[in-house]
Amino acid sequence: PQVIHRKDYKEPDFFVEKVELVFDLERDVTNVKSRLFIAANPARGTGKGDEVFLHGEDMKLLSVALDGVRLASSDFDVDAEGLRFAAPGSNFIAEIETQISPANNTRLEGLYVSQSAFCTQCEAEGFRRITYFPDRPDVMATYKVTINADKTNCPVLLSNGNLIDSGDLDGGRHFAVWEDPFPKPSYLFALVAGDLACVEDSFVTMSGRKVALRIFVEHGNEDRCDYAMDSLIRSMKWDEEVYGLEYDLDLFNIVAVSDFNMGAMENKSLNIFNAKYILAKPDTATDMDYELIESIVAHEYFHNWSGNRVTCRDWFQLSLKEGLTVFRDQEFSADQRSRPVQRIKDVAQLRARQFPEDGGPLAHPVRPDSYMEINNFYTATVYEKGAELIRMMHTLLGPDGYRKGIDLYFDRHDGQAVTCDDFAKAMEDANGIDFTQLKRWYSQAGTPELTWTGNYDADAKQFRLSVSQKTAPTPGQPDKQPLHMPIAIGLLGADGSDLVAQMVELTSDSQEFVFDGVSEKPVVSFNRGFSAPVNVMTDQPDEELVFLMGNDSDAFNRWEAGQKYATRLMLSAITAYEENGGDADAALDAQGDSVESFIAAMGATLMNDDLDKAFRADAVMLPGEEFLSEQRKPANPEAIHQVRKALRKRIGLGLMGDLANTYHQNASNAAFTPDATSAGQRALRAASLSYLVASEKGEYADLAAEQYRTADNMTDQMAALSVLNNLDHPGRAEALADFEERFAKDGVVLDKWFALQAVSSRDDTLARIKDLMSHPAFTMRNPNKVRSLIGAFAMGNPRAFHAKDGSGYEFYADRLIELDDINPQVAARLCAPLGTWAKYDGERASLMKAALERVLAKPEISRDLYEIASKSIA
Ligand code: BAL
Ligand code: ZN
Repeated sequence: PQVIHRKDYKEPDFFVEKVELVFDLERDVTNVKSRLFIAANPARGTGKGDEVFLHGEDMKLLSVALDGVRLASSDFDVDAEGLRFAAPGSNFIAEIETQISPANNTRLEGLYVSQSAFCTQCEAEGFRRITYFPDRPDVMATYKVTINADKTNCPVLLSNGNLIDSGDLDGGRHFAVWEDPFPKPSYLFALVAGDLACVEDSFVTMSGRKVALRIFVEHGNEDRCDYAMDSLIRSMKWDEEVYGLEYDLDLFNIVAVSDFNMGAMENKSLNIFNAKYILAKPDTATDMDYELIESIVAHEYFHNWSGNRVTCRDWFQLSLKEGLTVFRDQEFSADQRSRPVQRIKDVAQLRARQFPEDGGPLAHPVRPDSYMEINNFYTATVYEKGAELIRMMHTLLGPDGYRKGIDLYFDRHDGQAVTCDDFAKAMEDANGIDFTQLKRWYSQAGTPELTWTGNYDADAKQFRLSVSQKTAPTPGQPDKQPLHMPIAIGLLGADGSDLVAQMVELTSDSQEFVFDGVSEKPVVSFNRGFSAPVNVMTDQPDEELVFLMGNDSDAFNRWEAGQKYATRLMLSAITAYEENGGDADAALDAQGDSVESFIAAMGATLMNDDLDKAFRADAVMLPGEEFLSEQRKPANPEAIHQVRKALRKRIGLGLMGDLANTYHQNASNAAFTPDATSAGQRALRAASLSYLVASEKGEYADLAAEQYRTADNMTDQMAALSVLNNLDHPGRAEALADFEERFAKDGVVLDKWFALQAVSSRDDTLARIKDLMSHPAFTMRNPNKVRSLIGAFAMGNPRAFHAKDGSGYEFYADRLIELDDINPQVAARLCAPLGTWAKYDGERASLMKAALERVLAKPEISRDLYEIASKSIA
């Protein structure tokens, strides 16, 4: 496949200023008529006689007319990529008629059918599967869309903008006409038609305009929209208060569909969501589901400005809208909930997904230089590392300076398609500051590694902190330059208070920072709040980590100190496990007092009533198996699993009394509410239960089974079921059977049941997954099902996926090959776990590479999967 390079960007030869579309919707054959008002681009010097190119894929072209004159087939060229003809003038109208088949569209890009409804997904390049068009984000047009459809099957007809006309047609059909006054790129086009229920509310904007808010769902789900609606209203208010940004139309629609490649999509005034991120009520959704709904509803809403009003010039600039919008949704959640807990969650996610990406074969900069398939670049790097880059600007400029930059950005570029450089320039110009070096974060891939050493001079009352940075080579980037980053530093005195709390700016490979007036030898709290997205390699003594766990005024670094201590302890025990022939208990015994002192420190956090319960729940969790496997080479999934399990057992035994008290004291008789405080209480109780069960005292497995039976909400039920899930207890089968029966017809909820079984640490897991593939509710055509059963196995069950005999890899490669013919975008997204072979021992590495070879040998492999598999094997 062709590689597309950022450096080759050229402005469009022709713009489209206005689009009129008429859809005659039928499941098997939908007819699409388009009228494009095309204008030459003066900057390109184009005009009459020059070639016009319109993208188009997988469509039947019926006719082309220019300025009312139908073209003979010899007057245009059409191939698998698009349509070419000569411009009849500098301004002209092209009329094109195509046919597409929504029911056969299993890729879920363009117009397709989900359950019984028609819906669209056009980002990044789906519009070219609907009609011929210059399908690139720097071509922005106004849209007028007429939808004709069967009135019984599709009483609801939606597109972007305002409804300007509707009525009945012959033959049981009806129509609606929508007009969107805001020029937009084709990737923001959307259409929905179906028999959907609607939940309504409204919002009055800061200038007093009333906006109708509607959420459309399948009938029967009307009682699951409250939280999404509430989140939308809170997002609209927050964006006014924090960013001064107001909604710009009188209507905002959200539609939830079951079959969706992504989480959700920010189409102008018609967001389309994966139903998983809309539907919630206490007995179907967990606290984590509620949290995700809140942040994704906010994310899509925030795109109305950061993405829609100001969009990307080309897809290399994707982080312009995604990094910024992720930062915005993270800050929204931090304001709605606990700020430190939100930061812990965001950093844990960055470490779990982005750091491995940045250290592996798919590493790429936040603003990539090339791609084969843009769908493959909706990555943790573009999104989450991109958000960290915006966060560093925010830290360096302060809230007021950042807001000045944002105001200038939206003033300067409203209605335009721009670049990451344009964003940084607005920040610089508004603040009179130079971000030249900071901008290296856009272009340089890899996670920097920082080391530091401290030196205290008691006579001078001076503390010197030496910091150095280095970034390992990544594919295509052998040499790295130093990055500019803010590092928040705390120097703690013996009583735990801050002697110094300051932000320093690291800009060189090595740098010394001098702190004067430091009255005693301090304990260093480095990179507070994870102010820079880096790995910090320096080893602080265990006692200092324990001190920070108990005293740091920065809650993030309290958590971080515990994670560091746990990681160090487990890595050392893993080495001992490998040396002693596989005895996890003996491996922990070999760690001397460290285990006891770690458990005591964790117990102190568990019982510290001054701390937020949600924070305590996070702080007592051990780093996950995937995280540990990133920390040493070769990773040994079996050793990691056994050592972590043994340490969890010791914690359960060592803190049993405190855990049991915490469990019982945090029971609640009140009706479920999804607020952060109640969720924190449930999380702390769930953490206690999981350690009690890990103690292997049978009565606690009984307690979990009892909790499953008696809980009145999904959060408590899932907490019980996820610990039972790894056991041989009769409560496991009972609970799983009960769950299956209750939610047999409820796709979104049943996905939890599939995923649980896929991540079970029991030895029969792979066999069970194979059985579940023929479960009546499972289908490879639904991305949520594929992610729940197949994806969760590879990404959430390292021990089974990396089984020494290669059975996990073999099964997985078969699924990727099968899925590629159905939905290449999802197949490619799932391929990454096989690309981690370099982290494993020679035997596993060659089995993983063999699996990748088999994927690559698939006849007619998609561009999507080819790109990921070929880069992964390199
Ligand atoms: N733009 C794709 C989905 C999202 O990031 O909101
Ligand atoms: Zn987004």
